[in-house]
Amino acid sequence: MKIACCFGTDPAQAAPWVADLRAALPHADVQAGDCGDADYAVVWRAPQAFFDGATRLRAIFAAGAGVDALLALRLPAGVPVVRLEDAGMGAQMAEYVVQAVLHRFRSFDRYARQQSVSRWQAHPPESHADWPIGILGLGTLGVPVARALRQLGFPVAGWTRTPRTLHDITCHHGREGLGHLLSGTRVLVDMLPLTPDTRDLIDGALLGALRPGAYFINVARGEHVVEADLLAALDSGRLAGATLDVCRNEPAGEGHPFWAHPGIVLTPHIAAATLRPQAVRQIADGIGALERGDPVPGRVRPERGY
Ligand code: OXD
Repeated sequence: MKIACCFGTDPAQAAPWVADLRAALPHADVQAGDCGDADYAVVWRAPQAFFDGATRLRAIFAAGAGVDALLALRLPAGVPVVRLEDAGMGAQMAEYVVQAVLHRFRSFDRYARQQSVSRWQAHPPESHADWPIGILGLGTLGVPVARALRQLGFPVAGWTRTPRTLHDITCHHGREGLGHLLSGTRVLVDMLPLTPDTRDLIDGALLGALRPGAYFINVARGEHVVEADLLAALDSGRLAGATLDVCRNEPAGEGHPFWAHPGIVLTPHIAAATLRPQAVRQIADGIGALERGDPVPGRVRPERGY
C-alpha cells in the first residue's frame, strides 16, 4: 500500500508526518511527493499539482477539520475525502472560546484598559443568565464548545442547517431558526464550515439582529464575515467587541484594521491546532477501516461542502 503526503509546497513540512505514518503503518510505503500511483493521500494545503498525476487514489485524508480549500481543487473524481474528527481539536476550541467569553464576562478587557491608566476600580459581577451564547454550527468541534460553556452556567443555543437535539442546548435550524438564535444572543460564536451558503453570512444585517452590545467570536473561517460590516458594527457600538482567530486573507497584513481596533482581539489562527500524534492515529485507523471495507468516520459529503 502506498501513501503520499503533502503539506504545502515545502516538502520538509511533510517529513514528520511521513515518519509518524511509517511508524503507525509499518507495512505501508509512505513518501512525501506527488500522488502518482499512491493508494492514499494525506494532505494539508496541498497544491493542485499534487493531485494532477493521481492514477489509483482510493481516499484523501485531510489533516485538519475544514476541507474548504481542499474541495476547491480539482480532485480525482469519485475519490472519498476524509477529514479529522476532533483529534484533540475540540478541547482546544473549548479552551479558546471559554477564555474569550470569560475575558468579556469577567471584564478582563475593562481591567486591562484600566491598568494602562493605573485605575483601581472594581465592576459588579455579571449574571450568567444575562449572557446567552449562540453557537453557529454544532459539529464535532461546536458540541464540545457548547458543553464547556453550558458547564460554566451560560445559557447556550446552537444553530445548524438541519435539526439537531442536544441535552441542555437549545437547538435551532434553518433560516427561521437563525433569526430566533440571533435575537436572544449576547455572544455569537462562529464554528461553521465554509461553504457557498456560509460565505459572507455574517454581514451587517446578521450582526444587527443580535442583542445590542453583543460580542462576536470567530474560530471558523474569515470568509464568513463581511469585514467592513463587522468594523462598522463595532464602530457604531452595535457590537461591543470581537475576538477573531481568523480573517479573510491570512496572514493579516501590517495595515489590516483588525490589528489596531480597540474592540478587537486578534490571534493568528491558533484556536485549535492539528495535533500530529492524534491525527496520525485517526488517519491510520481510517486507512485500516477502508482496507477492511468498513465505514470510516469523518467522511466528507462534497455536495454539502463539509
Ligand atoms: C482546520 C483549521 O480546519 O486549522 O483544521 O482551520
